[in-house]
Amino acid sequence: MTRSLFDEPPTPYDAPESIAPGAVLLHNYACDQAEALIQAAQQVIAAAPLRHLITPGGHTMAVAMSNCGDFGWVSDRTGYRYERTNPLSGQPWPAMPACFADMAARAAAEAGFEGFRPDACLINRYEPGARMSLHQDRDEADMTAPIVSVSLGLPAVFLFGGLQRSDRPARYRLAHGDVAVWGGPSRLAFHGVAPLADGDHPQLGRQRINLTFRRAG
Ligand code: MD6
Ligand code: FE
Repeated sequence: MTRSLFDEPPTPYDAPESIAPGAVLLHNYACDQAEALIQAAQQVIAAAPLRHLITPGGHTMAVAMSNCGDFGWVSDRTGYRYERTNPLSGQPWPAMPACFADMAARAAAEAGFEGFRPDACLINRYEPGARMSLHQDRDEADMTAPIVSVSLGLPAVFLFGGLQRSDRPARYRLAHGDVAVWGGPSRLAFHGVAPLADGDHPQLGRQRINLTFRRAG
C-alpha cells in the first residue's frame, strides 16, 4: 500500500518479546494492516460462516471457528483433523487472502522463521466469556514450521505453559494488532485463552478475532 504525506504515521511496534525458546510476541506488529485483515476475514466468514464445533468428548466449543487456505481445522465426535473442504458445505475452504499470507510470512521472518508459507488459517471468534482451555497444537503434518497468531479486537489473556499439561502457565496480554509467533522448542507447548472480558472495541465491538496460520498439509 502507498502512504501519502498526510496519512497517520505507522504505529510503532516494540522489539520482539521472547516468552520462551522459539516463542515471541510482536506487540502492535499488525496494527497498520488491521483494517485490511478484518475486511478480508469478513469476506472469508461470509463464504464459510463461523460455527461452534463439537469436541470429540461431545462438548460445544465456546469459540466460533472458520478457516481459509488449502486446509481447515475441524473437530467432531470422531476427532480433530485438517480437511480440504468445509464439512458444512462440502466446498473447498475460501482461498487465503493475500494480506493474510503476507502478514504471516513477514511476522514469521521477524521472529527468525524465514520462508514460512502457511497453507491453513484458522479464524477464531471470541465473545465475552468465551475461553479456550489448555491444549497443544499437534494436528499439523509439519512440526518444523512455526505458528503465527494475529489478535484483533478485544484484548485477551493468553496462557502459555510448558510441555507438560501440569506446567503452570504464564499469562500475557494479547491486544488488537499483536502477533504471537512460535515454533522450534515451543512448538508443542500447552497454551490457552482465559475467559474474554467484556468491552467495546472501536473496530470489532464486543468480540476478539484471532487468526492462526499453520503449515498443516
Ligand atoms: C487464540 N490461539 O489466541 C488461540 N495456538 O485465540 C491458539 O490456540 C494458538 O495463538 C497456537 C499458536 C498460537 C496460538
Ligand atoms: Fe492453539
